[in-house]
Amino acid sequence: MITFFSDSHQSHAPAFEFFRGDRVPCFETPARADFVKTRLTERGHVLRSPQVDSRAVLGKVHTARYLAFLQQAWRDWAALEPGNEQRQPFPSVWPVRTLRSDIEPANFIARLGLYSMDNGSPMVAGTWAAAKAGADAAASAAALLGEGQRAVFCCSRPPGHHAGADFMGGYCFLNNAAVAAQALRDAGAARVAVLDVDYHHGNGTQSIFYERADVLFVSVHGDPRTEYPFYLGHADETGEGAGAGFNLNLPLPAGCTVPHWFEALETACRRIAQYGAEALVVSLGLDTFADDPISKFALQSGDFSRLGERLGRLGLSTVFVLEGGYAAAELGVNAVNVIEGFEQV
Ligand code: SP5
Ligand code: ZN
Repeated sequence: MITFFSDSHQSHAPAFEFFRGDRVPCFETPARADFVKTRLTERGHVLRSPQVDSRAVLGKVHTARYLAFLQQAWRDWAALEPGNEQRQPFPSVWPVRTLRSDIEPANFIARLGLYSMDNGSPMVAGTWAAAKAGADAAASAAALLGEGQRAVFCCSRPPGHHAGADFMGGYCFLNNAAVAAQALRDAGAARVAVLDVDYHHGNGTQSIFYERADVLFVSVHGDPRTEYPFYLGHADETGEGAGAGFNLNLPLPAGCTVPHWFEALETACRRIAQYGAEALVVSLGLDTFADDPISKFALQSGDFSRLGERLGRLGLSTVFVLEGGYAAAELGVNAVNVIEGFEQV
């Protein structure tokens, strides 16, 4: 499968994140994408650099002030005081209920909090370049589908599905799946479905399309009562306004069995088929893997082939976008199993 890959992902390499008040090494590492690249190359898949500038599409899925903040954030941080170049900024204050988010504070950490859903999205000098390359990959993939390509894989990081219109979160900065879906709409697909199979609910993608009927969002994920992102992803979130009925969440209990997971996938696929989508975007999180260090589903490597086959049977033009998955050494085999399962159909 044609795959978009950019070396600039390596420039997003934060050293640590917070866990229970301690600094721990980041789970979302450059090695992840490199393991996938190595496996793709071994198996003869073609790697390309993203060619399309996603700027115009980014402006349709993110707010102008969030994009302006993100692109400039590191320079602002570095200019604040000597030593910041060697220091990761983290938010420590957020505009929750009753506080105002319409006025952008001057203080950098206050602005970082305004544009963050958590303190779990560490940023470094190369974050914008890496995230922008991921969005460019998504736009490039949509363009190839427009030229008649059946399926394209975006092997990008950082991931994107937790990023909303105006916030980062969960290791995500720019919502690559939303960029792909919007670019497919712009290229003439009347209805686009996004299927999110990451362990964590794709709150950013859901919120971006929540009031739209032209993009269906379907997600299979750990129940937010116990799993990140906690504040979205429940079954009663079905869309609003024009989007009423075009959002489907299938939360599953942490620790649920593989057959149970595939039952939910079947429900998701039937909804997508019924919707009459002209193109599909798959938020391909691989943190459903049994050995994932931060997640609690039980898929084995062979199950990812079965996932790919089921998606292939939908018969839709498809963009795959890499999301989570933190068992880095197994990520290559698991990602390529999905891709090749899909191609087998
Ligand atoms: C894209 C994606 O998969 N984002 C996930 C963000 C999860 N953020 C919360 C991480 C909590 C880590 N908990 C460590 C548990 C170790 N036993
Ligand atoms: Zn995840």
